Parts: sequence; C-alpha cells; structure tokens
Amino acid sequence: MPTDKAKESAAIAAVDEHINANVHIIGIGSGSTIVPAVKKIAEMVKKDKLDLICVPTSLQARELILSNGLKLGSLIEYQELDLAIDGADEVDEQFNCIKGGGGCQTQEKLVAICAKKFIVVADEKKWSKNLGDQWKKGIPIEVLPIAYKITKKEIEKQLGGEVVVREGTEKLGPVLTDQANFILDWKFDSSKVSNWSDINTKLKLIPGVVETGLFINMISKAYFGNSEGKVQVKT
Ligand code: ABF
Repeated sequence: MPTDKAKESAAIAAVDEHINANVHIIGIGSGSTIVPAVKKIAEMVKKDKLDLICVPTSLQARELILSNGLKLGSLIEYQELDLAIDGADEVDEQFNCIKGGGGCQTQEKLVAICAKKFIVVADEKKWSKNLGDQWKKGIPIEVLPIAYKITKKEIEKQLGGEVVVREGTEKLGPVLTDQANFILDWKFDSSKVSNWSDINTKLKLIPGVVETGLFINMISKAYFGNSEGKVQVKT
C-alpha cells in the first residue's frame, strides 16, 4: 500500500509528542491514519524499552496492536488511560467531530472518555469550518438490530433528513459492528445546525440508539498533516 504522507506525518507528530516513559496505558483508534501511529509506537517501545499497554477501539485496532508486537489491554481491565489516539472523519473549528465512517464509534467513544487526553490524527482535508462541510456520508449512528426500522423512522420524524441503513459492498444486508449492531447514516442539512451538542442529545434519546458518531468537546489536541508532510496542530 502506498504511504499516505498527510496521514503518516500527522500520526508521527502526535506519537512523537505524546508517547514517553510516563505514559503506560493508551487507547488505540481505528482506521488508516492510526496504522503509521501504531508502527511508530512499536518502534519507540522497542528502542526505549517502554512499558506500555494498548487498549483497542475495534477488532481492527486489536489486530494492529498484536501484529506490531504491543501489549494488549481491554476496557474491562483498564478504565483510566493516559491518552487515546484516533482518526476522524471531520473536525470543525469548535472541535466538534464526526467519527464512525469505519463503524467503530461506540468503542472509540468509550476509549476516548476513559483517556486523560484524546488526540486526533488526520489528513488536513478532515478539518473544516463547520461540521458537515466535508463529510457528506451523514452522521453514523449505531443502533440495535431489532430497532433499526423504528429508530430510522423516529430520527427522520424528529430531526428530518434521510436515514440510510449502512450496507456492505456485497449488498448482503446491513453491516454489523464489532458489537453486532447495525449502523444508520443520517443525512441532513448540516448548515442549519447551530448546536451539535443538542443534536447529539436528541439522537441519544431516541430508542434503539446505542451511540452516535458525534464527538462533542472531547478532543484535547488534533494533528492535521498535508501531502508535503507539514503538520498543523490545533488545540
Ligand atoms: C476511525 O477511522 C473512525 O472513527 C473514522 O471513521 C475513521 C478515520 O479513518 P482514516 O484514518 O482512515 O481516515 O478513526
């Protein structure tokens, strides 16, 4: 796979700044930007003999941790993490964030709330003035399989827009999350939204919703790389 300079530079800058001998338990995100981050973490652990436990946000993250020879932990064992590093689908100037394009938002949010610092790494194209300017696939919402038709209707009734049940490329039916739930992608006119926290609360109150891909006021620091390898850091 060719190296993606934008993602790689953001990932490495974040790891360089945050991984050191004082950090012992970290959350590992999902997606493609986290891959060079974990590779770099593994190099540092080996070189500096760091004692580090990695808590995954998905099955993909779990395999990434193991394939890089890192120590695996879980949220059952650890609920206090020094930090978590993860990718994003979009982050706006107020640090509202959409995650879940890869379908892992529930575990990602659990890991993020357990972390003292939640660090986002991404291509600079993920940074926008207002949420929804870039990410056009809708807000990912994990729902209980038994409720997905009711929840879809209820979101459309209460909040408008259109809810699409996420399907795999093979069109064999709804995609299953790591928790064996379904995902709805809620498409709507984001330019009319002034309060994302309010939207998140409304979504979470709808029966059947397990978790949303809206991460509000959670990011501590974000690293955005570009194709030339330059990194912008936002706090
Ligand atoms: C995860 O991976 C997600 O929450 C987000 O959907 C996605 C970002 O992927 P990538 O790093 O491949 O852009 O972090």
